[in-house]
Amino acid sequence: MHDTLFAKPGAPEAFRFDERVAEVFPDMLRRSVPGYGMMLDGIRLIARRHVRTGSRVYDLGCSLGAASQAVAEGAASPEFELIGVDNSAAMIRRCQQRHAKLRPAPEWQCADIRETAIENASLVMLNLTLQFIPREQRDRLIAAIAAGLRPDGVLLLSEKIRFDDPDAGEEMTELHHDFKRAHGYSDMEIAAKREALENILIPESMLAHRQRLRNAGFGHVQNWFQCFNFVSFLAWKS
Ligand code: GEK
Repeated sequence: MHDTLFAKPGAPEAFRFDERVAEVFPDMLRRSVPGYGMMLDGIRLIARRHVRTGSRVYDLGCSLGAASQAVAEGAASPEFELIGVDNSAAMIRRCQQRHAKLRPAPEWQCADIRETAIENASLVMLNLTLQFIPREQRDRLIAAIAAGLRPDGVLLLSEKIRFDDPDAGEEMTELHHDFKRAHGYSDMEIAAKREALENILIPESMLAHRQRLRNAGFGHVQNWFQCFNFVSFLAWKS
């Protein structure tokens, strides 16, 4: 379904992952996140290399389960547990319907990822989710993920980022807006969505992400993807 959520004039409400967003979500991400399809392609390949038999894979902030689906398609064997967590009931209900045939059958949990116990994980994904967690709670979440990963496990972290160089930041923001315009969003829709996400989606710099990951014990932090102001890291302990 086509995303026209911000096409109507008037003051936008604060952004919420409710029924209306869930309904248009695939179209919204495709037209708003440069390289989203490439991120999912990367997840398929990362799953093939890293998902281990008998382990768990967590998709934290799974929305409609696109990353979980990529893992199920990419993994070399279905002998693992796939757990998708999101605190939006509208998203989780749709996951249950959309992915009824996926193998392994994911366990969809409507819960807060800050409360999720991570155990025996070969892969944990925060695909565009950490940016919605209050900044002061991010260290704790990343530390819990590090503790729940197996020694050979990997964390995939995709985020919208901010830039320390204001000129670079402006250039990347303009290119992001050009991307949205090229996909049919009007200037009014772009401005209204930006306002609705103010103080809800809080981007940090690449350096801030790297430092947090290092502090949590990730000895290796590699950004494997970037398009304008969207980045994806792969992090592992040793
Ligand atoms: C994808 N990963 O398509 N607990 C649980 N879920 C949360 C929380 C929280 N505290 N905060 C936010 N969410 C997906 C895309 S979208 C990204 C992720 C975006 C959930 C929220 O309900 C939403 O579904 C998701 O995180 C972020 O690969 O919309 O830009």
